[in-house]
Amino acid sequence: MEKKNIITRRTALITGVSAMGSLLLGGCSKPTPPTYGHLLRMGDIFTYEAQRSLLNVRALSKEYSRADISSFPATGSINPSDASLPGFSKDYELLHRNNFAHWKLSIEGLVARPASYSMDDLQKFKSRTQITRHTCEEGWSAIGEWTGVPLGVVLDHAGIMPKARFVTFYSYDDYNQSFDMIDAFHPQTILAYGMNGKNLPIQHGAPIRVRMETQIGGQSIKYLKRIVVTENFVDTNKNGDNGWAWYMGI
Ligand SMILES: Nc1nc2c(c(=O)[nH]1)N[C@H]1C(S)=C(S)[C@@H](COP(=O)(O)O)O[C@H]1N2
Ligand SMILES: [Mo]
Repeated sequence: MEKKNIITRRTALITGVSAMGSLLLGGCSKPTPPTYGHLLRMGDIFTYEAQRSLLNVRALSKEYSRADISSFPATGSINPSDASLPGFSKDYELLHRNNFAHWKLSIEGLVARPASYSMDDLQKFKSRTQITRHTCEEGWSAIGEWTGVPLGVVLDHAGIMPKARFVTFYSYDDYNQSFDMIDAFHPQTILAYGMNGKNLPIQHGAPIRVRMETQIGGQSIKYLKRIVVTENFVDTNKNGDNGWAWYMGI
């Protein structure tokens, strides 16, 4: 029963999205990013408009084979339970001490059934495994295998309200990001709990990180804590002071 519902809703979303695509190609209106008009985010306008107008928004990013898996550096925060490192979080330290047994992911905002999902809850959903290339804006790339639950499946379970347009992610080291619904429901956007066949290690975002394969590596948020669904864009980098655009499609 539930499965059938998911398929129907997905199909409705896909139909809606492709209808929007043909409208855009017809030149009636342009898909402007939510940061439109912000001087420091000019890059968004080009990449977002180009990708939303020209590409099939459901197109999959290339997937590789096990033989292609490479060594994988960890960057940004690499351990929020270590007080001597940037991104330290007391809450994360406590969770880590109990091997993340008490970790829960809350899904709030414009959802019919706001809830906190434990690791067990998330692992009960059908999983997806993908071997993909991560490209960091700082100039390195690496290939890894990720296992997790598609974010869209969890959002469907929580029940996205019709007005919802953005999904904002909050992490323990306070590295926050948002996606529009197209990227949130992309089949390769997953909440990953496994890396290369093992539990996701601390340096790569334990216990759960986002893997999002159609944008640059910095969008794959580690140490996930909370997801909030909204109608209005929540700018987690209002002043552009981290120097990065909101949308960084690759
Ligand atoms: N919470 C959190 N997520 C994050 C970061 C971070 O510092 N904190 N860094 C980002 C950047 S810039 C990159 S390239 C990748 C690095 O992931 P890795 O450490 O698994 O290689 O995580 C992204 N997600
Ligand atoms: Mo990065």
